[in-house]
Amino acid sequence: MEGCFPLANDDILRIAEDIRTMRIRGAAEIGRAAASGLKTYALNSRASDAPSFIEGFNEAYRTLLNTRPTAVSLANALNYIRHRVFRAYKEGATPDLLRQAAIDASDAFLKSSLQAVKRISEFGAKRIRNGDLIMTHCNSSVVISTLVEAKRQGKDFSVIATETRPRFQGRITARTLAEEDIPVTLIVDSAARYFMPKVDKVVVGSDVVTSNGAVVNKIGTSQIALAAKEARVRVYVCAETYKFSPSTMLGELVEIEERPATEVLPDEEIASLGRVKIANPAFDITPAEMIDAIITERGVIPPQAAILILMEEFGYRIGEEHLGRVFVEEEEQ
Ligand code: RUB
Repeated sequence: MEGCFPLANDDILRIAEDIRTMRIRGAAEIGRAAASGLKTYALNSRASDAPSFIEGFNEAYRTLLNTRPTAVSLANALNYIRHRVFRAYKEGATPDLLRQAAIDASDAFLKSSLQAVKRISEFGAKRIRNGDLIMTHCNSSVVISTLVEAKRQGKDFSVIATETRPRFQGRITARTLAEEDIPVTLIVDSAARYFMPKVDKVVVGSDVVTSNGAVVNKIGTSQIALAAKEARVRVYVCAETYKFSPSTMLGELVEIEERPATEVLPDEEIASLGRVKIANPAFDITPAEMIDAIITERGVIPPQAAILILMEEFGYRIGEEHLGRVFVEEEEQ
């Protein structure tokens, strides 16, 4: 068997490193970057036989999968492509046909991801009214698209963006909205409850939607949802269906990424604190009861209907099409 991965190695390692270090970040962007990573592999692979192609493909797949643990868009994007490539392999495809299968599947994922964002923006914009004050957290490309679409439709509203410690993604949100002429105020995360009584809607993105309708998003989202519930403010989550986690149907828990302490404080300051430990979880879980609706490309659903989307999208049986990490484990046994 001729080695086939090293040629594409550098490009794939670069994409993986960009995801790991958050130069590429946000669940949607991570999913799309992973899909283009597998396309890059297919374009560069010089495998002359099918098993070599698959060997290199699996290596690229694992390299991309092991970058960040929480956002299921990553696993779903990779499994969408892997499923199609493996199906072609089982049907006896030549290396050229396998290459084409990977390229076509990657292109199809990218296209459907962008279409989903567009649909969500259209559905979400309808929920925004003139005069609304909207609070958002972190930096969700789908939320931004929704707000920009509402602005394009002539809606007059303003936004409160939380700064989102420790990586300050809220600053990106605030800057982007300001550039779109949407009035925006940046606040520290701990001011969220202080402002909540004035807020009309909370709109956030999602890294994972679980089968019981809970939403995993940037750390601090659940506190904002709690404050919103107390103040009777509606909470909307914008999430493409590739952010729904099939493995949670099987009882798997979502792994919450723990990021380096140096994101919270520089090394010297950590040292000056002596025996103090620093915890830096990147995401938290907002239960379904605290969410009014999830806006997907299929429509606006109550969080409790997440299971229906999962069943429709991923099938009913373990091992069926792209069942997340579980699907992969089954296949490798
Ligand atoms: C980003 C984050 C975003 C979701 C949704 O976290 O929590 O709210 O990923 O984003 P991080 P999008 O910065 O750690 O990746 O709507 O763009 O998918």
